[in-house]
Amino acid sequence: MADLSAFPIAARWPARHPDRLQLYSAPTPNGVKVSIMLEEIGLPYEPHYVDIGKDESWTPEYLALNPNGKIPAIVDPDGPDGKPFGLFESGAILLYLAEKTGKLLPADAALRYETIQWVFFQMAAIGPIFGQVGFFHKFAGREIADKRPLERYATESRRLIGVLETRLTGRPWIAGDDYTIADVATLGWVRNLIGFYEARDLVGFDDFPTVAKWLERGLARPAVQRGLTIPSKG
Ligand SMILES: N[C@@H](CCC(=O)N[C@@H](CS)C(=O)NCC(=O)O)C(=O)O
Repeated sequence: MADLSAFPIAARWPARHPDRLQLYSAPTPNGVKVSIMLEEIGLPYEPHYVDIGKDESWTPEYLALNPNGKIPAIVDPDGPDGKPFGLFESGAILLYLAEKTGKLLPADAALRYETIQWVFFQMAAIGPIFGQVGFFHKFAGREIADKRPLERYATESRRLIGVLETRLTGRPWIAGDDYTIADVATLGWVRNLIGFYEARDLVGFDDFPTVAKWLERGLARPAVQRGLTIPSKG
């Protein structure tokens, strides 16, 4: 049986199945990337709900795994060289899981880097910018009288959706014919922008029918539907 005692996080969120990959997360757009991925690849895992509303990701046990205090993070009891291995940053986790299982990342070198390029696009642009729309449109920032921050992030979000629209024209998935970690990284963010953040009209989402069809295609995947609800609070 795997020994996770070197990871303080395992003391606060104890593993019932220490031989399974341990996921510490919440069903947010960054969190669900990893749960969707795990559901897609079928690797046995144990999800732990981290209540970010109660700042649980800022506890010493969590910070020992991710000093950046954000979900998601994982501990893989069967990491490189068979040793337990901890990892944070959702993009790094997606790449790690894809390489570990040989799934959702093309083997062809050019296609592989093209896919990674779009994962970085999500990490560097889609996530941070859409997140600011959430803050200034839906959450605490909506009270701010000066609407320039909201306008800036809404305009940039619209531009980014336009980049996706162009990329997806003539392709079912972001990397091309195959569904990859680039889609896994991006689906939850686009869904959130027009759903939970209520920014559909603000960013003019209906002007991007190709992105809308891609989103529909992605959300129709059973693994995506399951991943979107994991870890549950209860
Ligand atoms: N770049 C990080 C971002 C993670 C992130 O921002 N997570 C948010 C939830 S979506 C979080 O943990 N927020 C809690 C907090 O900041 O207190 C990743 O992709 O893993």
